[in-house]
Amino acid sequence: MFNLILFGPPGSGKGTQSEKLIEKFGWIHLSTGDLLRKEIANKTQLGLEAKAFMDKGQLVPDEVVIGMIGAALDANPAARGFLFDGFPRTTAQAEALDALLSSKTSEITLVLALEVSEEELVARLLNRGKTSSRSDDRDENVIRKRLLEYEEKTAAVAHHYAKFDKVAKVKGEGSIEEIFQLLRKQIEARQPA
Ligand code: B4P
Repeated sequence: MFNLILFGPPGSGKGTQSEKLIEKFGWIHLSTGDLLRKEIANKTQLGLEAKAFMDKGQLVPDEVVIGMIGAALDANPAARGFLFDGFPRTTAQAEALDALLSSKTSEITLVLALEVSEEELVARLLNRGKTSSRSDDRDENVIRKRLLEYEEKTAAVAHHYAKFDKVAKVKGEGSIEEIFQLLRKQIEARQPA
């Protein structure tokens, strides 16, 4: 089983590249952002609670997203692999994910970390905010708060997996296709043809 974490700050292209990777490799795509937005659209209690955090640019509490990922893993027992997009975002989430996978005699295979400058991230998110229905992309203050949350809480996740030599950095600026080819090469170097 191949378990990939696509890692990077908000706006680094995780969602964009995930779509292409899923099509190429046939894994199950688990995006905590998408799962949370579904809960919000369905106006569930969980969605209402999550929205209050997301609209302020804050992370949703660990237990909420860990519970969602646990349920998604259980719902896909025959998967040939998972692509984790936007998860884990804290060291506690990473440790919980390791434990969940270990209980299924599996583990994270690779973490691909997209690197993009802050200016480019803000420009991309503001640009998406003009056309998407995402309220967290419209206000530059909220975007900057998300980037701060990333530095303070999420960057440590890469250090966690670097201890096990599982992290590869990939330049996340350039065309979507160029970046996809860089990611693809890293994956193919680690999986049998
Ligand atoms: P997410 O849904 O994960 O969204 P994101 O990190 O903001 O960006 P995403 O990854 O989707 O965007 P992409 O880079 O593809 O999180 C939203 C919120 O949910 C968080 O702030 C948090 O509150 C909550 N949340 C989610 N997961 C959580 C967790 N595990 N724990 C706690 N809270 C959690 O693309 C951005 C834009 O760039 C797009 O418009 C795209 O078209 C463009 N783009 C992509 N690649 C490009 C390229 N190469 N060149 C130019 N533009 C490009």
